[in-house]
Formats: sequence, C-alpha cells, structure tokens
Amino acid sequence: MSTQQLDKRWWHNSVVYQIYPRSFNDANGDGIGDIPGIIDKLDYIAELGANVIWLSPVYQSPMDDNGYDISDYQKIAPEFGTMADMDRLIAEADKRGIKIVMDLVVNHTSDEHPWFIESRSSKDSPKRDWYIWKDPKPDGSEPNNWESFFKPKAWTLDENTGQYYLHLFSNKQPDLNWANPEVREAVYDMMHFWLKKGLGGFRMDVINMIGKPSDYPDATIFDQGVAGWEHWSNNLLVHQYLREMHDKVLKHYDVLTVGETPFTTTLDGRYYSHPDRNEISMIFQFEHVSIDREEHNAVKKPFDLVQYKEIMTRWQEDLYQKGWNSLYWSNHDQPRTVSRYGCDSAKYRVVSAKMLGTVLHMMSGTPYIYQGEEIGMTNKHFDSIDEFNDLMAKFHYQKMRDRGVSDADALAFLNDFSRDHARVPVQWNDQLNAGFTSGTPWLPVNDNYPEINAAQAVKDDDSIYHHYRRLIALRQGEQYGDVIVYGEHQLLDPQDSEVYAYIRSHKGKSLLTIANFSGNSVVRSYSGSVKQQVINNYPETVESLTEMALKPYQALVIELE
Ligand code: TEU
Ligand code: CA
Repeated sequence: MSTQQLDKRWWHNSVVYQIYPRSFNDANGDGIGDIPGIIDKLDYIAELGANVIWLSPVYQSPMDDNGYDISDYQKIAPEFGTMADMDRLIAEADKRGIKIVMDLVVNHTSDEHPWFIESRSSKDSPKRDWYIWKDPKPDGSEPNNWESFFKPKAWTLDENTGQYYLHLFSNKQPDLNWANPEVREAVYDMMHFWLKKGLGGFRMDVINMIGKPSDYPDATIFDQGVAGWEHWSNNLLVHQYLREMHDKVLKHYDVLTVGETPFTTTLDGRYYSHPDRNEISMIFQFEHVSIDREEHNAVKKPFDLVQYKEIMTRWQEDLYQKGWNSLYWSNHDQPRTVSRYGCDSAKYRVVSAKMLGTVLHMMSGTPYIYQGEEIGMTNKHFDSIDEFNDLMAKFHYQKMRDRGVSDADALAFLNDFSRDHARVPVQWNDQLNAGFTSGTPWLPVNDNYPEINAAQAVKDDDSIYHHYRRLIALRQGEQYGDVIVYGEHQLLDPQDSEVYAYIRSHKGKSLLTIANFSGNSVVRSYSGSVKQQVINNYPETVESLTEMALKPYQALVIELE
C-alpha cells in the first residue's frame, strides 16, 4: 500500500451484526439462546444485508461473566450446543454469504481452565508461569495497587501457595502471562484450529491489555476508575505480541480482526490498524461511548453533541488512509442505542433510531449493529438491584453505595448504563416471551415487546429495520459505495449543538449528511445545491439547502451537485 491509497480489503465495505448468543434465540426451550437458534435466524440477518456475524463467546465456560471466562477454547458450552452445531452455523452462514467472526478471549481464561488448575496446584507446576503469580508485600498485602474492572483489587491470594494471582477482571478470570512463549504458542495453535474451519476472523477481547510490564509498578494515575491502566494498556509489548500473532497465524488467512481497546487514542488506533504494521484490521475504541459517563467510576455526565462530533471527526480524520475505523453505537456491554442517544418515547423512538443509524452508517469504517438495534429495542427498567444479572452492575452498585450514593441514585445510574440492557432477550414477535423461548427466559423480556418486535419491523416497510437495510444497501451499492466507504470526511459547523452535519467526498461525488439530534424543529442552511436526495427519515423530498426546516430527530442524506 502507498501512503496515499489503501488497498481494498473485503471487510472495508462489510457490515457486522453482533450476536450475544445467550439472548438471541432459544431453539430448545431451556430459556437460553443457542447456536441452533442462531441458524434459524440467518435469513433474517441476510435480508438485513449484514455479511459478517460477530458471535460473543460460545466456548465451554462456568459463565461467571457469561462466557468471557473460558474453561476450554476448543469445546462449545453445552447450553449453546455442540461442535457439530458450530460447524453447521459456519456452513449455513457461508451459504448466505455471511462470515462468522468469533470472540477471542485471551487476556484471561477461567479459573476452571485446566491450565489454571495446573498452574495454581504448586509453585513448581510446569504451568506456574502461564499466569501471573507474585509474592505478597512484606506486610502480606497485594503485590501492587492495581484495581480490577469487576472487583476492588486486581489480585487474589491463593492460600495454598501463599502467592497472589493477577486478574484485571473477576477473580474467576485470571490473566494469562503473555511474556511466556508457551502461552503464546498455545493461543496461536487454538486460533489455527478455528480458522481452519473457515472462520471470517476474530474479535479480540481487551487485546490491548495483554502486555504487562515485567516490574509490575504501582499505578500513579487514578482518574480512570481502574488503577493500573497506564501500565497495562497499549504498551509496546501488546504491539510486539500482535505482530508475532500476525506472522504466525493471521497472515495465513484473509480475515477481519477487530481488537477491543479501552483507553486508546487515535495514535494507538493507527498503530493497531495501519496495514503496513501487520497487526489487526481495526479496533473498538471507547472515547465516544465514554462521553456521557465516567465509565469505570460509575458517574453520569451530560451528553454534549459538540464534543461527540469532535471525537467522531478526530477518529475519521486521523485514521483516514492510515488505518481503519470500527463504527458502533452499542454492543453487549453498552445500553440500548435509542434510549441512550435518541429518544425512546412512543412519539420519537422510530424516527430517532433511524437518525442515529443514518449518522453512523454514512461514515468511513466498518459498521457494527448490535442485535435488536435494527428494530430499535430500548432499555428495560429494573426496579431493584436484585433484578440485575451482570456482575459489573453488582460491582458498580456496591462501589456507588460505598461512596455514599443512595440506593435510588445508584439504581438510576444502572438504569441508564447497565450492561443488562443489551442482554435482555431479542424481541422476535408479540407472542409468549417475545418469541425468544418457549421456556422461562434467563433474563426477563422487556414489557414493550408487543409493540417492538422483529416480526412487526419486517412487515412494515417504514420500520427501523428497513431503514437500516437501505443504509447497508447504500454502502454496498455501486452508486455510493466508494464515497461512503473511502471518501474524505469534512465536519460542518462544529459548534452547532443540535445538528450533526458532515460531507463525504470521493472522485467527484459528494454526500451531505444532516442529522437533528434534538427533539425540536430547527432551521439550518448549508451551501451547495441538491443533486438528489439519497435517504430521509421523514416522508418528504428536500430540494434546497437554504432555510431548511428540520423536524425533530430528522436525518437525511443529500447528494450534492
Ligand atoms: O469488556 C472489556 C471492558 O473493558 C469492559 O469492562 C467494559 O469497559 C465495560 O463492559 C463497558 O461498560 C470485555 C467484554 O466485552 C466484556 O463483556 C467482558 O466482561 C470483559 O471484556 C472481560 O472479558
Ligand atoms: Ca437453549
């Protein structure tokens, strides 16, 4: 590749649909979504136009963190199905032109993984060094002051051998020691095992945290809620490991790789995704989803559109021709898109969800749609802390209570941000349990399923689903595909706190996206003249950009003359 032009890759114009298997579709009535249930819905995803599925973990796991704690990387959890089901999923998806991307969770394993059981058995175990074991400080306390995402401390004492092990997540998720070449080889072997089955790639869980500095220094920066991050995120080691992984595994397959990377800047983003560096295809950055909260401190902040535009534009510009962006509003760790950034009232839910889809899908990068986003599923209301399932919700609740936040305020925070919002079952129809299961769903369905469900959305040509389908078709179509995927990005009116407007241009074609983020009617003028209206979430055709009356949450795309 030259510095001026990116070589085209198949995943540049792909659209990814993320499935959280536990909550997607239950085929056998045990209340838990499963792989056969996914196979039953492949046509639905194909008709939407997505051509990649990112599957959250389906591996064997004690499910402390719903599968992000893996006890065997080469077995399927029985509640999700069998290896034969997984092979069938890959084959059935392939028939429909869809590739399966699996979650690669290798910063940590489960404490029930045989590697860890062996490692903890004695200080002389041949696998002792596969995990991170340290002596206590002279006073018996933790080896350093690092904190965990899910627990107050990142270290747990193992009574048997008198040493602490490191876990950046729960104590049932011990961190692997990537400094040990045997660990790396074991991971690479496992990746080959899956890629040989014809996978489309991997989504790499917290991959930017795998490099730990050998001296395990104390944290000195405490404003991000998880002390230690400046030492274990995005350091030189992670880039070394990824380049080795590329050389030993990834370069042998034509795959999409997306690294989940909290605490990253656009410079980090270029290091990970610039094609000449031979690391990974793209990353999930967290700047824009930290806009309305201090993520790890469980503190809410007001959403500021001006700042939001600044963040999104910086990523668009800084990675242009120097890397690749992922585009997402939501995933299995985030609240529901329309409730968070739009308006989920009966009046504006549909129109604001379409507006949000339009803004994201007209940008450069690979868009990700989280299950249910395409039908505008909303946050569910939880009445008490006991109704939450997620370990992080419980941890954040405790953290808030410990610093004096009232029960009501702590619940209000979780009702805005809990990961459980994304994990309530997908609403398929207006029948029992929203059509998700014939049994008792593992997490109760949202009461609004009689109105909000996929069957209704597919039938109604004016639904959010069909709007998303049209947006995807534009990205993949002849007429506008290249300008949407590869065009330059120009933000208009950065200080406008209600309207997000930007131009994409490529080889003489220009697309102007205008989105009213407010629930008010506003009037705006833009320069240039209309060649043609490309899409609009209100039934009207705009012919002039002068004194345009934008309706609440209106979003439209105009091809400029
Ligand atoms: O998430 C990593 C992570 O940083 C999360 O703690 C994230 O900050 C939070 O969920 C956002 O609110 C990944 C997975 O996506 C998550 O589901 C896992 O629980 C976690 O890693 C551990 O594997
Ligand atoms: Ca099931």
